[in-house]
Amino acid sequence: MNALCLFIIGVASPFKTEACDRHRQRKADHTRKEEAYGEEEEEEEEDRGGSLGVSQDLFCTLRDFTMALVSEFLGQLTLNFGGESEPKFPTVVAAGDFDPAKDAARIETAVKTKGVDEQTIIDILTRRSYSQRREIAFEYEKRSKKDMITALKGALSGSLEAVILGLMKSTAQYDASEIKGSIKGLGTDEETLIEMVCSRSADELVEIKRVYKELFKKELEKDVAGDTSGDFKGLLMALVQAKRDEPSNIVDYEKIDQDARALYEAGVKRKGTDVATWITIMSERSVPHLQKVFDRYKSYSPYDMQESIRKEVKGDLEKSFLTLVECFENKQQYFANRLSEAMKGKSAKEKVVTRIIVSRCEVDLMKIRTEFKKLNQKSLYQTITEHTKGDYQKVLLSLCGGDD
Ligand SMILES: [Ca+2]
Repeated sequence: MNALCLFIIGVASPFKTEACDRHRQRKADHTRKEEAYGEEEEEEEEDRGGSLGVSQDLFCTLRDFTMALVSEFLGQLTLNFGGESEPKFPTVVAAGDFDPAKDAARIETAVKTKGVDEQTIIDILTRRSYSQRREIAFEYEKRSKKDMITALKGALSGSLEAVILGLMKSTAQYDASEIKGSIKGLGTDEETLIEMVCSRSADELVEIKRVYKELFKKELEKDVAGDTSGDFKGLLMALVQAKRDEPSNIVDYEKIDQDARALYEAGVKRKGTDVATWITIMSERSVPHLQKVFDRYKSYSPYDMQESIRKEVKGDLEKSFLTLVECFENKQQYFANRLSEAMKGKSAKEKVVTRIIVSRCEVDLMKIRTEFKKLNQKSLYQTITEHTKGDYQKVLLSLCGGDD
């Protein structure tokens, strides 16, 4: 089924995104000026539509109809094509043959077993989707009159407990709790805070804010503002406000050039740095737009964007801008990098490994695995095997979903 989907996406998507949307936009906006280097693409599209011997309108209507069917078909899978949310590349998916009552009974037995049967708990909870895990918890409470999460807390400990309890939260709940954890008490865990705020999309941040308020009865913005200061605070606040543009099918070359020049003039070109300008551009523009801006940037600045950040700013602000740019360019590569950094020494930085594996296993861990192998010439699975042990290793490997 997956192979069929990928085939349909492969056939349908280039037509939809490149030809039809542009065609529609051209119709809607005759006044838009075409940039000199945008014209070539235009001609290719006309050819593609024309060569099929149908008018663009009919062509697009048919295309929309096909896409509607495809979307409906894909809606049943975890893949979400087009639309507002990004496509997903999970390693943990819903179990096909699912019986929550049976799973709940097995977990109850595992928890009550002398010495606890960790293996069964791992086998069940790492191979169900989040909503299936919720169903199991519901059945568990029905049969034992006890809360499953409390039972798991009592039965498990250490890093395994952290992973399993993490899996009992939705991705947004988990992210909100990690942010809360990074700012609560004295001091701040800036590294975690930067990872959470700078790597999440605007849509994800909106959801995290909503869940944060629900869980902690406080505003995420206020809590983050209370724990940070200066330009670092300014950048995080701008990101949390989630004002980023949605990606557009119109490539605005004029704005790309303007933003590239503005980034250069606010940084490398002048004495000191106009951080506010950097913050505005990096927190409000869409990701595809920024990718083109950073490319264009190189025609103004002798240093690329990452080098410029290292030269212009320091400390947490530097780390935040670098995280942003890395994620704009390739988010899964950023996480792969973080994972290899966390597993460099003899023993892994378990907090970082746990956080990335748990928060990404139902989002894009499959792609992170690919990037990890490219970076390290060694698979994530193999690396986890070498740097962790015991039940913690077992649970991570199961979430990782396989060797590459
Ligand atoms: Ca400067």
